[in-house]
Formats: sequence, structure tokens, C-alpha cells
Amino acid sequence: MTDAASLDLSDHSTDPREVAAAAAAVIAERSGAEQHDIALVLGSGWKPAADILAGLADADAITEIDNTDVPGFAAAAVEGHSGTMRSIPLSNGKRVLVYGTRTHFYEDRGIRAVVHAIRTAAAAGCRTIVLTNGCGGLRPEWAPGTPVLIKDHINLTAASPLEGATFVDLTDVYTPALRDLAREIDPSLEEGVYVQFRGPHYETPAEVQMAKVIGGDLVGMSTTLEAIAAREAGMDVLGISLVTNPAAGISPTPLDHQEVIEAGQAAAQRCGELLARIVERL
Ligand code: 8IG
Repeated sequence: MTDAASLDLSDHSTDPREVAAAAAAVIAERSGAEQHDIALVLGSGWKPAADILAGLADADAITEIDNTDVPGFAAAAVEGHSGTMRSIPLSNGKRVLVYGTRTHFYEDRGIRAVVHAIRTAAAAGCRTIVLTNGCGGLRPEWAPGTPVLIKDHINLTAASPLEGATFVDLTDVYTPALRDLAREIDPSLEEGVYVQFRGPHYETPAEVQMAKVIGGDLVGMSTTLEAIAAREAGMDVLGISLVTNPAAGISPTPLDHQEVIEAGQAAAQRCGELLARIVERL
């Protein structure tokens, strides 16, 4: 099936893997690369970091594709997220597929849309995916601008990207060897449990306390559903959160938005170098 109507993800008679295969074919054709090796999903605050990674490659060799040109993808819904993806060749011969934006569960485009980028990466040949996000931190010592490795997650969306009786083991959803590699590159990196709320509202202080009691360290609105889909597809997963604010009620003083922005910009160099050094070694 290649006609446009058959590639509608919201039509439940469509096989989402067929749409992903069609998307991967467009990416291969536009980039001239038969296969990609690593996928990278950029969360809030991560674009400058990815630009540092892109800056290491030959600019002429990078292909930028509008999401709207790729089957199953929609334009960015959140301002400040770019609605494009980039194919970046590394000096070691590997190719990285960088998604400038993601579809969030709270957008109500359906869970298939949320994980379409992940299935497309798998169809494009990627064996490893790096999921990044911006989030609220539950540990006061994690100042805005602190990157934290995701060691496990709690999915509070009550949803799953898996359809039917598909049982996927999530014991090591965030691949331990990849976390080890990240800490080898930056030994100061700490680890935390990421709790995904549906959003789009932020948590109440009581909800943040609940997240803490059940074992959470980070609160956000993405990543867990994507990680599940990646594991279903057999990919290794690395998750990195950028703490952009203390979660509601964690800091005694109200959030200073300017401070958050500045912390994010200050973190870009560190996060960009971290991303670059990680993907070079994957
Ligand atoms: I940036 O404090 C960012 N994203 N749920 N809570 C949730 N998502 C976030 C937060 C936060 N900060």
C-alpha cells in the first residue's frame, strides 16, 4: 500500500509499521542514505545541543527534511520545536537521524502518532535511540540546566503504544550499557526515575509529592511511551533529561523564567558535547 489514504495513522485499519516503512523510504531517498544507525529525539531545551552535534559534520552532507513531507508526521505543535528532521553523517561512517520535535500524548493525535518517529527510526535501520526531554526536577540539588540519565520510568498516562496482546519486557528499558557509556564520558552524570504525566498542565505540588513517594526523580510529559515502542522494536534506548525547572513545590521561591532560560543556554554546550561524544561511540 503506497497511496496516501492508506498511510493515515489515525485510520485503524492501517498498519502503523507500513506507514513507518513508507516514512523510512522517503528519508532514505531524500538523504541518499540507504540506512541510518542512531536516532535522536530532541526535547525542550535540546536544540542548541543538537546544533553542536550537527556542527561537527560537513554542513553540505546534512539533509534537512520537513516533517510534513514524510508520511505519518505532522508539523510541530509547540512553538520552539522545529518541525523538521535531519540526517547527519558522522566521521565514523555512521548516520544519525535527528528529530527536531516530537508528538506529545497530550496533543490527542493518538498514541500511534506519538511513537511514529520511533517506528520510523526502526524501519530506517536504527538499532539505538537517544530520547531527550526537558523536565521538572524533584531533587533540589539538581539546578536548572542539569542533565540527568533516565534509569527507569513510571508511566502515569494509563496508555501503551502496544496493540493487542503484545507483551514486552521492560526490565532494562533504558539499556544499562548505554548508561555506563554515558557515565564513562561524563562521570558527574546522575541517574533518576522519570515519571510521565499526561499534561499539558504542570503538576500540583501534591502530585509532585506523589511522584516522589512512588520513586520518581523527574516529572515530564513525554518519553515513556516512546521508550516502550523502541523496546518493542528491539532498539537499545538511552534517555537523558534536562532539568529545566524544579517541579512544583520543590523550590521555596517561585520560578524565575529568565533564570531557567539562562540555565538552559548555559547547559547547551555541556549537553551538546555529551550528545556528540555519546553518538560517536555508539
Ligand atoms: I520543561 O515541571 C518541563 N516539562 N510534567 N512538569 C512536567 N513537564 C515539564 C516540567 C514539569 N517542566
